[in-house]
Amino acid sequence: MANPLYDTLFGRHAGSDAPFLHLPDGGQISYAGFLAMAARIAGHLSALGLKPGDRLAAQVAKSPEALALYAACAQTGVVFLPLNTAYTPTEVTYFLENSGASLVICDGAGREALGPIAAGLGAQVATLNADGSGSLMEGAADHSETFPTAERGADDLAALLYTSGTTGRSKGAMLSQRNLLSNAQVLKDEWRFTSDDVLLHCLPIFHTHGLFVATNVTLAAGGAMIFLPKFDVDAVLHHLPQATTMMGVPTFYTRLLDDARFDGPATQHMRLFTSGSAPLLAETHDRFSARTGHAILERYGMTETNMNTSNPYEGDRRAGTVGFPLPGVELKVCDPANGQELPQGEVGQLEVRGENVFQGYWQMPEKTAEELREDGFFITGDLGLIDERGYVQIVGRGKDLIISGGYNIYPKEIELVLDEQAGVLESAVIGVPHPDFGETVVGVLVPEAGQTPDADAIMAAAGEALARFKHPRKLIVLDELPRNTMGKVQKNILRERYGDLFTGE
Ligand code: MCA
Ligand code: AMP
Repeated sequence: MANPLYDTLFGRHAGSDAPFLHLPDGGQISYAGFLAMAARIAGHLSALGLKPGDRLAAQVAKSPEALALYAACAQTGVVFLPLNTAYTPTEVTYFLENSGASLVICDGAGREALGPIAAGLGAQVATLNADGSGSLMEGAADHSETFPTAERGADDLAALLYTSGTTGRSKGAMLSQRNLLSNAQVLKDEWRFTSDDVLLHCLPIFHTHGLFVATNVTLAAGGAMIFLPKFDVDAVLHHLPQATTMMGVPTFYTRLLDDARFDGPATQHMRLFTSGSAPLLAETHDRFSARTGHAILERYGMTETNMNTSNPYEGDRRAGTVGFPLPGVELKVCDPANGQELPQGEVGQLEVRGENVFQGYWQMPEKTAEELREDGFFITGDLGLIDERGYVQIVGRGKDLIISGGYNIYPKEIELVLDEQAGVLESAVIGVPHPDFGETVVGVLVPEAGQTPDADAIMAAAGEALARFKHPRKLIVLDELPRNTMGKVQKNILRERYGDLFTGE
């Protein structure tokens, strides 16, 4: 095959009038229409001088055109680098610098801030607004609805997805065509996706969950998606009757359960709800079953690995577990101290190997070597065990990470900002339980002697530097941080002390 990713997911639908995207306004886009849009964009990218292997960074609202941009990258062999729309210009600057992106696509409003930054880095800029307007589609309109697909191999890079790190520096996870394709095919089979499926898509498309898990699986099956701009309870309830499947983060399901209209009859025609990106409380799983009769299928993945495990489609979907390793994925529970595999039932660090596992971090060979073993096993940083029935349970994290509403937040990144503020000697950022987001961010500050840090000024500085979802929802001032005898901050003590700030238990 000339270009496995494009040919398998997109090209094989050429000429198909079957629906691909159902839009909230009642319109729809067929596979043929979507491929034509993608080919025009591909023509434009090529005219702008982009070549296979070049990086294209996109910080754009979810829209059919934004999804077609992904297809256009596959067709031209350009490496797709999607960015969370919540990222500030400061955050985006780092991604552009680090990736060496040659084209940045942002919305019209973002151009003022990003234009000069991109220009300074030698990157071109194009705009794409939520309604599909902007210079990208204007340029695309001049091109043909067919494009000669670039020759690429399964080991060539398809996407670069940035994931924060415990050092506070984001790393670009290099995902090859094979990484994406193998996972899409396995999930399609495991979850029984067919061309009859209609997926209710309300996830963002700048992360693995909404872009690869949801979209690639639908494409691999030739199904359709109801493509909503974002998660919204009313919109979900409105469109649910036309859907057969839905994928979500736990916050989606707790918000739906908080609405009495979400009940058995509203979901009776659905065949599958899946959950991931953050732990689904067993209590949510049970409440969902009691209310609707559906057992949510929980699975576990990472940006670096795509999906690793899944509860079974047929068989017991056990609350509080993430199921079994997927076909083709090897999973070990290891002693974090020496990497030795532990006996069944013991808690250790999860390591995974398979075609799903990424190629390493972009231009960070040392980071890659720290997390990706020579034998191909990737050290996830998640702590878990394999129970007596073979189900994997995630019981904690070896890495200092907060997951809020499915978004990952690395405390170090916030601590670096807090530590810089006037009057702050040091800080510790922790995650505490939150009824809506699962976890939320709390900043603990120690003032410099005789100083009183200005909370408003600190939050303003956080607003400049960090995306809104990373902002501390509460700042606490302490005389000193609890430390162990080695001098290490004991975040567990802080988490215990402030654990009920938002849950009131
Ligand atoms: C929005 N806000 C958030 C979050 N989202 N704050 C903390 N955590 C969040 N996740 C901010 C908003 O900016 C707003 O700020 C305030 O919180 C309330 O906004 P709200 O309207 O309630 O939020 P929303 O727009 O409804 O968004 C919540 C959401 C969304 C629907 C849960 O965050 C979401 O779609 N999450 C999915 C994330 C996801 O796809 N993760 C997959 C990563 P203000 O105070 O200014 O109003 S991929 C992954 O993890 C791996 C590979 C995997 O296994 O899948
Ligand atoms: P990301 O870096 O955004 O790819 O997030 C990956 C992390 O999300 C994993 O390392 C886990 O800590 C967490 N995660 C994903 N799915 C689940 C799940 N079903 N249960 C618990 N944690 C999960």
